[in-house]
Amino acid sequence: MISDRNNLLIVCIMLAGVFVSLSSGVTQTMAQDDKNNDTVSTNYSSTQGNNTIILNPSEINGTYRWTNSSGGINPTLDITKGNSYQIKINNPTDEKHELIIETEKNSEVGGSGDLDPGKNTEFEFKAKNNGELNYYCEYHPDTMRGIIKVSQPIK
Ligand SMILES: [Cu+2]
Repeated sequence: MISDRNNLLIVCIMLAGVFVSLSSGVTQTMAQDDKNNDTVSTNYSSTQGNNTIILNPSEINGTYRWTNSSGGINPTLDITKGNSYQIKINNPTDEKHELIIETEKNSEVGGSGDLDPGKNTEFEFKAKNNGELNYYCEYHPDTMRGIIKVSQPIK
C-alpha cells in the first residue's frame, strides 16, 4: 500500500516534469523571437529615469545594422514626448556612420554627426510631437534603419 508521503513525492515529480517541459517551451519561443529582427522593441517611456538610449553600429553577417545594448537589431525605440534622452553611440566597425532622426515627412529633427571608426559620441534628443519618427544611418540607409515611437506623457 502506498502512503500519503509517497503520493506527495509522486505529485512533486510530476509537477517538476511539467515545469521542465514548460520552461523548455519558453526557451524555444524566445530563440524564435531573436531571429525575427523586426519585432525588437525597446521601451524607454515606461521606465522613469532610464533616459539613455544606446544605438551602436554593428556588422552582422557582412551587413551594417544598428544594435541596442542587448543586441536587438534596428530596434524600435519607444519614447515619451518632451522627455530628454541621451543617445549614446559607439562605433566598433571600420567604417564611419552617422545617425539621423527624421519625421515621416523627411524633416531632420536630430542627429549624431559623423562618427569615425573606433569612436563614440552622444547627443541629447527630445521629441516635440507624438507619432512616429524614423532613424537611419546617412551612409547605410537601407540596412541601418528603425522607428521611434513617440507617445504622449502620462499625467
Ligand atoms: Cu552606417
